[in-house]
Formats: sequence, C-alpha cells, structure tokens
Amino acid sequence: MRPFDDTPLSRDGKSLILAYDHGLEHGPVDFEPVPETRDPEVVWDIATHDAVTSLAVQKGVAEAYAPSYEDVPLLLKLNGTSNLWMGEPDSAVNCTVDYAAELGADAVGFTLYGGSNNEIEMAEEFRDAQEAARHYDLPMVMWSYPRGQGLKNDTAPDTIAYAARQALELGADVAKVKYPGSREAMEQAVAMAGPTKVVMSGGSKTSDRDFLSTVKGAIDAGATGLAVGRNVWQRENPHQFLDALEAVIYEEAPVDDALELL
Ligand code: FBP
Repeated sequence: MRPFDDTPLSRDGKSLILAYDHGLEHGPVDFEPVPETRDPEVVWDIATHDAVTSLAVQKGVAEAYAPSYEDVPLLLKLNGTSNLWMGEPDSAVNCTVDYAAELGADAVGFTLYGGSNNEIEMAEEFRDAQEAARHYDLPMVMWSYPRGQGLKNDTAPDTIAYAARQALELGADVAKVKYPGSREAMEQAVAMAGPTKVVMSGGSKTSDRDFLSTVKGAIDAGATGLAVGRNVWQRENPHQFLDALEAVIYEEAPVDDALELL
C-alpha cells in the first residue's frame, strides 16, 4: 500500500478530489444547471482552489487541458462508460497506466462495479491497472460502486462496508464509496477498509446545509475526505462552496460556521 500522506492526494492527511468525468458518465445533461461547466477550462479553474487535492478526469480532457494546469494534481480515470450503455454495469478501460504516467498523472482511478455480472472481468482489469500503478508509484483510487441486477440497495450499510473492503482486498489506496446514510454506517465502512482511505462520493446536488452536514458526518466517521463533482460545479458559487468544504474537511469546522462562508 502506498503511504497516503506522501501522495499529492493528501493535504494534512485529508483529501478533496474534484470529479469531472460526468461528460462521459452521465452526458451533457449534467452541465445544464450551469451551462458554462461544459467548458472543461471552467472546472479546471475551480480545481485551482487550495481545497482541491486533485482533479479526476478522463484521458481526452487530460490530454487537452492538463498541460495548462500543471499546478492541479491530475487523477486520471482509467475506465469509464457512457450513459448510453444499457447493459449490465461495466466500464471500458480507456487509458493504460503507462499512458496516464506519460500524461503526468499524479494518481489513477478505476471503477469497480462489485455485484455486476461483469465483476470478474472488471476485477481482472483492476489487477493489471493496480500492479502497473505500483510500478509507477501512482496512488490508486477505486470508485467502489456495488451495482447490478442482483443488488437491491446500493447504499445499504452492509453494501458500502463491502465496497470499502473490496477496495482494500484488491489493493486500492483510496476507496470512493457512496454515503451509507448514517455516521455509524460510515464508521463501519472505514473500519472495513483498514489502511485504505475512504472518501465519500458526492452524488447529485443537494442543499448547502444538507451536503455540508453529510460531509461532516463522513469526516466525523473517519472518512479521509470527499470525491465530489456536481455538488461543487453545479453551484453558482463553486469557489465559496469549496471554502466551506475546506473548513469542514481540513479544519473540522461545524456546519454552521462553514455556512457563514457562503
Ligand atoms: P458526483 O459527486 O457528481 O456524484 O461525482 C462523483 C462521481 O463518481 C463521478 O466521478 C462520476 O461521473 C459519477 O459520480 C458517477 O455517478 P453515478 O455512477 O452514481 O451516476
């Protein structure tokens, strides 16, 4: 396992990954609330905020923009699928670790859909990527998202604990999991992950108070931070909202204090 604190993903042992792979994963619909966000430069500019410890993007966006934003740590997402795909959850490997390293990635990311009928293949693809990441000393972040025909509730506490554990068992340095609904359930997930750091996945946009309270709950439960997209760049005030997240994540500020920054 790669010592997390030595990675560019860490600021004082905490982390805020800004995710911007939605153009592939969800399509243009995610840019509708703030149409300027269809321009990757707008989100790279947001990612220059001190609270952001890396920007997660797909290969094409990295090729086009990373050279202009060398100060923003690059988390290259190795696999991803469009929302046009209607089959059992799966994710094409779009980039090799070799090429991610060539592009200057500081870390790599990989989605695993545990419980999908494609889990075996995805885990084998993850194996290759994880071992190559070790070769380049790149931290590996797993988007650990149980999902598929057999799964009724993909945020149930046991499911999220299992997702966190899968990340540890398969050799991820960081597990990105959905919030399982309570602080206790998040604590269980963090405990299951052992030395693998757990970051909470953002999800669709909610109110300022609701989102900051959920993040606070995750941090208090031992999560290392957050991997968030829409809840930052679908807001009209993303920089201010990052100030508030910075207070909650790095300064462990109460939600009411963070809200005053907005
Ligand atoms: P959000 O904070 O906007 O949910 O982004 C996090 C993320 O994992 C993105 O990296 C990815 O595009 C998206 O969520 C996938 O969401 P889902 O698979 O739940 O639709």
